[in-house]
Amino acid sequence: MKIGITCYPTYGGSGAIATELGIELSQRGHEIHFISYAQPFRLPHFMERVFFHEVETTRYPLFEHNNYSLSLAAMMHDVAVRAELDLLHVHYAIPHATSAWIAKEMLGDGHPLKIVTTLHGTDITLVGQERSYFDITRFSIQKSDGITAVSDYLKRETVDRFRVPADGIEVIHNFVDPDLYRRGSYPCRKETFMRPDEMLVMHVSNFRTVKRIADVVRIFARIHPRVPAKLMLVGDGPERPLAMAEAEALGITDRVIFLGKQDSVAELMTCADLLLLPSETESFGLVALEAMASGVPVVATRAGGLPEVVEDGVTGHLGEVGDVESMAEMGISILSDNRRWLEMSVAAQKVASERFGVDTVVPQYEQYYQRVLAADAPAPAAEPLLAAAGDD
Ligand code: GMT
Repeated sequence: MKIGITCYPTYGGSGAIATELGIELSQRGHEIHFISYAQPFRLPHFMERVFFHEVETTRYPLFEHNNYSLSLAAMMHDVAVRAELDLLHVHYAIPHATSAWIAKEMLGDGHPLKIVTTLHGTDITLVGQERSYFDITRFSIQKSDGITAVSDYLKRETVDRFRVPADGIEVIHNFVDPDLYRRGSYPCRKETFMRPDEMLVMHVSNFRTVKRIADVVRIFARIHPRVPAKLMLVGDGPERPLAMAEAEALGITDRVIFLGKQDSVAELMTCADLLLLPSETESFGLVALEAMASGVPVVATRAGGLPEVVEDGVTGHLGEVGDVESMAEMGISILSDNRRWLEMSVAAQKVASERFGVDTVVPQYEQYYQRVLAADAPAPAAEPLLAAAGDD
């Protein structure tokens, strides 16, 4: 197949999944065309059958705001024609699915190009719920030939909030490459920042409000007096100052390492002993899966799609959003019992590779593409447009 892939190319789970999907598909013989404003961050320099088409926005004095969505649509159309794409797979509904619809309209009725939209989370639960975006999000989903959601939870949210028929949405979970996230496969230089008897507690995110960064610090502050440990925060974003202030207020700045954005999360992850992910919500929680593949037990919230990823008591523990006391107790119980830690670590690796491994999940996308390409009719239509956001 010849497949165009559009995603947000900078840091973020949707861009990571889209890029790794493209790379895997190219290794399975498909021709992949990434179409975005920058080269996806997880894309190495050159790979066979992988192309990158950079979308540049036109500058003109009248355009006070740039026209990325239109430039993207124009580039999608151009690539679809020149590369004879069979399918455009867009990740994150806004504006990618809208641009894809424009490109398809430009191609005309006779052209066989199909659009698959993967919903990742806040495109449905946050951005898509904004009054000004609700109808266009719904329209763009409705106009896709195929829709996938990264968890059962996100499928339910999409059906409830946008009244899209449930049978029009395929759940295809996030995936991980167990060979990349393999414990013991990287030199672990922990001794450069911690004592040999200390445990490494990690959090990786884009430091947005939804991640509840202050809770990460509060949970750790309760763990470390009982288990010698350091907290490593990987990533960056708007709540970084809040995390710093919380660490200072709790008197633990010497125990918290702010590492900033990192390209190779896999290398760091395989050194960790525990991952904290106390998010307000997560449609899936890719970082929890990457931790599990790395043999790292996870303490997370029972929110969104996280219970589909982390099995409470088996691969980690789940607590209620904001309940830092109990999540700290869960962390202590794992870190202070070697046998328990090892059982969870082994179970986490097994679940990650068997249920969410790249060889299990990528064929699900291939089969779904085949079904979409074979179908004549577009995905089942939602109820008519113009239902306002929040209408019941
Ligand atoms: O929806 C977002 O917040 C953006 C997106 C991203 O680009 O990081 O994250 C979502 O997509 C990931 C990949 O499918 C999921 O693993 C994350 O759970 C999800 N984030 C949220 O739902 C907050």
